[in-house]
Amino acid sequence: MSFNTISVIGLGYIGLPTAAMFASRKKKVIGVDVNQRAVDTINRGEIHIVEPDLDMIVHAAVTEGYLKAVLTPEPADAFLIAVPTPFLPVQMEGDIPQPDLKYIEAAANAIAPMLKKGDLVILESTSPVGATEQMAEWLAAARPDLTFPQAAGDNADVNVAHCPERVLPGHVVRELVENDRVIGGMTAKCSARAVELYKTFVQGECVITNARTAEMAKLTENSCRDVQIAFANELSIICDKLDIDVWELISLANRHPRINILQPGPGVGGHCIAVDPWFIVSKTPNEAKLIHTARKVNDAKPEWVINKVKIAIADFLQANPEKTAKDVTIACYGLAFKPDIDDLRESPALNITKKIAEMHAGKVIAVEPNIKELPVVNTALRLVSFEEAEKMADVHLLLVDHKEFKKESFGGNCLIDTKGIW
Ligand code: SAJ
Repeated sequence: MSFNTISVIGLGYIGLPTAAMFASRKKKVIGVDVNQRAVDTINRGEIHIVEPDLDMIVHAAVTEGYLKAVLTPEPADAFLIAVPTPFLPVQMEGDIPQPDLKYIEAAANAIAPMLKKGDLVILESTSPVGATEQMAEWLAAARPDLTFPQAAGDNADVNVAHCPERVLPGHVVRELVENDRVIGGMTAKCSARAVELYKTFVQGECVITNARTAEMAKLTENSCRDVQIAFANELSIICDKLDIDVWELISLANRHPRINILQPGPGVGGHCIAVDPWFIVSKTPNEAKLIHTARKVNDAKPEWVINKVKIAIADFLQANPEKTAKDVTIACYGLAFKPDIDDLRESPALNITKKIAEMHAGKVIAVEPNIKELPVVNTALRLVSFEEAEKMADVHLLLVDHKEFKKESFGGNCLIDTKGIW
């Protein structure tokens, strides 16, 4: 049975590009989101996120009538769920964050009344091991008139699979097409149908496994990167103590044919690398020791950067004894969680800037070329241009290596460069 109508639940950084790719292949796509503003924006043929080339694809898909956005699900042949999987609030400091599947549960309950025999439901959201089976249970509970793979195997009325997204923000349009795709069906038939669906636009290989392995594969990829970044961040702290330039050190070590150290920074952000390893640690706390330690190393880096700022302020005041902390202006360059995007989710740069604005008696200014206004209500903080900041500030803190910041010489004196570009 072919897929004439495809529904994507959650039109965020993953759901919207995925919906647009299906629509660009002339499939009828119904995008569903609870956010009225996102729905209205998309229906005007515009986008509410920053992602290169996506605006053109969405504009074409909407004007040609292949993509529409709605607030509540409508019938379709395939449903792809791309909603967030955050943590539950941590009760006590030091507790292991536990995944919160409430958005998956809400999406499952919202699509359940629309399901019919022959439909395919795919969970794309990064999820703890077992989440796909749990989602299938929620669907089965809501639709006792239909059969699902956990009970009926390959004869199920509705097929269910986990196919984690693995695209890199900033390169989503290309990676959605070119990346290999892990397809974890709850049965062989579920996998085969999911492959058929993704082959609409995926040129990479669709590699079949089971749902649990697919869930763990995605968590493993992001945990591996987190551990590697933790190694780089730990090196940066060691090098600072030993008065060694960590950037030079890494570039030297990386000349070895089998070494490829990643780059240190102000911490690890985004909704993926800083989150997904906890999904492994929370399931297997006694076994996931290295993964847990890496999380702690990366989470501690922002505080280390803030301490560096405190030292820089003290040094500045020592060199300018006529001044007090109130006279010191601090500029923070970059608020996004990584270069050349507008995404501020779990951004160490944003958190560091907020904390500095709270603690510092003088002015704090921020430069973020990818946003028009500051998301935080903090009267002490102001968004300025790069040139203004370079002239105005006494202490300069580079937090994100945006392309706009890469220049040969930088005017400011008192520098803390967490990305090694100045
Ligand atoms: N970072 C460093 N040093 C580095 C590389 C990254 O400090 O050398 C920091 C970034 O500044 C950022 C964080 O790590 O704060 C994460 O950035 P990222 O570029 O490593 O990854 P994401 O979160 O944008 O996307 C990741 C990707 N996963 C892997 O590369 C294994 C992507 O393929 C996934 O699809 C995505 O997570 C996701 O959605 O899970």
